[in-house]
Amino acid sequence: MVGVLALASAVAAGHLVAAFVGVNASPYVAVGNSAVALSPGWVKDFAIETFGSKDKIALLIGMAIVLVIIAALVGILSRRSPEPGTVFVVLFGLLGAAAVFTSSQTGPLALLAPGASLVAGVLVFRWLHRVGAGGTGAQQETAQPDGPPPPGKGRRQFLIGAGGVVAGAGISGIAGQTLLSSGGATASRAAVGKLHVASTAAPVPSDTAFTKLGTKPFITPNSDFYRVDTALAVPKLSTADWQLRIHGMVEHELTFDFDDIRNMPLIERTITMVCVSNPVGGPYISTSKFIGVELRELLNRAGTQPGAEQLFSTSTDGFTVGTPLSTVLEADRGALLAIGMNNEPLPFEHGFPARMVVPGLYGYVSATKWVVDMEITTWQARDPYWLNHGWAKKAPIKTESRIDQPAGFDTVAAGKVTVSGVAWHPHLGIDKVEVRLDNGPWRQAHLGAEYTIDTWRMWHTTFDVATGSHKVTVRATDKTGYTQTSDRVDTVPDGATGWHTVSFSAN
Ligand SMILES: Nc1nc2c(c(=O)[nH]1)N[C@H]1C(S)=C(S)[C@@H](COP(=O)(O)O)O[C@H]1N2
Ligand SMILES: [Mo]
Repeated sequence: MVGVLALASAVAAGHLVAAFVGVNASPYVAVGNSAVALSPGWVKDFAIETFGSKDKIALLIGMAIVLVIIAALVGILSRRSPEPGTVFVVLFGLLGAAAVFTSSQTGPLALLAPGASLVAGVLVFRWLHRVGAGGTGAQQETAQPDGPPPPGKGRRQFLIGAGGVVAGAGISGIAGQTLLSSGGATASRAAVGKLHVASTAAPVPSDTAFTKLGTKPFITPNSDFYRVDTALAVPKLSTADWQLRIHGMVEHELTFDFDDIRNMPLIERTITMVCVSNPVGGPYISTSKFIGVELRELLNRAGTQPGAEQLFSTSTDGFTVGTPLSTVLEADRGALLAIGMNNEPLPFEHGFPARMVVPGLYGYVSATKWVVDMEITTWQARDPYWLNHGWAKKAPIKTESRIDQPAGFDTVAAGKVTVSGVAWHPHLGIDKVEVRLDNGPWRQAHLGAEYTIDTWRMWHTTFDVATGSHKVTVRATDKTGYTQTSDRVDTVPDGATGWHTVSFSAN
């Protein structure tokens, strides 16, 4: 108990101090971030596949379980003398300090947080140990020189002390978390107010989606937009803290602040984003009306030099992305530096104050959130984050389709059964969607209106279904005439392929 309480005090003290010097100074968060950074690719893939977007919570809870077990063991090791425990607390403190020190997201002041953890951990451990040891005859050698107090008194003192520690740790931890989550960034985002769009996106016709027949809405609400990133704590920059630097193989280095960007003519553009980690039939695809400026124009102002191949962008959290420069510079690509999403400033989770969005490329090679730096360079010179984990350097989005209704293992009434879903090949567009019931013939589905080639396409069709177990399968054909392959390929290295099949029964 002494070990666990000392651990709780250390974590809470560090978290409270981190409220003043930045969330990534919190030793708990920093150790978690390092664990993410150091874990091999297959561990990350496993975490994403097993826990989905709850992978971060799973990591934090897993860490808590491991730490509590170690703390309890250390407590047991320290029954006779506080020294083993003290050594462990100091080692933990140094581990936290190392994680904070090596983080790219922390300044020198950040070391105050693991420092506070170390001091709080050692003091609480030694103090509780003394109070606790005072109460039992078995540990007389560590008792006060004036002899052990009567057992009842010692136990009461220990419980009072432990209760005080629980209360103190709880209050400082919660205070730290409250201060952290209500920082200046929230006020800064609120202060952005309405973005004045010079060129709005065309209105979305109602026949682009069939929500009554089971498809997703054409525009994904911000709260439902899929989220994928490596950041344990969502970076919370205020607009005043944000700058974008464009440098490297350019004629003139440029730096933009938030007002520079928002005062340019803003463009609204509806774009479907897809994650390369999306398995066949998976959820990591969404569509939003992004607001921003032409990325191509920013780069042209800087003037890219001949021989430049890669736009190597860096997030404030240290995450890096490599995008083919020629793609970003294509006149009709429509790549954005986005600052808004569905009529509001970007949500923090989606990159506030600014992110990249490039139609047609998977997110990990194009969609840098919290982007602060763009270096124009060669493919040879720079390796982006996911490249070192086995993912491909170039990754255009593959032609794919998904069934949303019926859901897997649904039971439906026999007779007319509507099957619906979505197909996509951003920046090329979808030509045809075919669906088949069991091993029957392919039937062409009714397609929703095409909005632009950069957005997904909803579809539906209806089958006569007899009682029993069935499956439906979908395949899409894009505008190049390519029909998606039935070959099941995993997401690594450049996106999954295969037909989505859903099993259901009718009665
Ligand atoms: N800073 C940062 N940007 C990032 C990522 C990340 O981990 N960190 N993940 C990328 C990936 S893999 C995808 S698919 C998209 C997801 O963007 P979203 O979370 O807004 O949907 O962001 C990209 N940008
Ligand atoms: Mo992704």
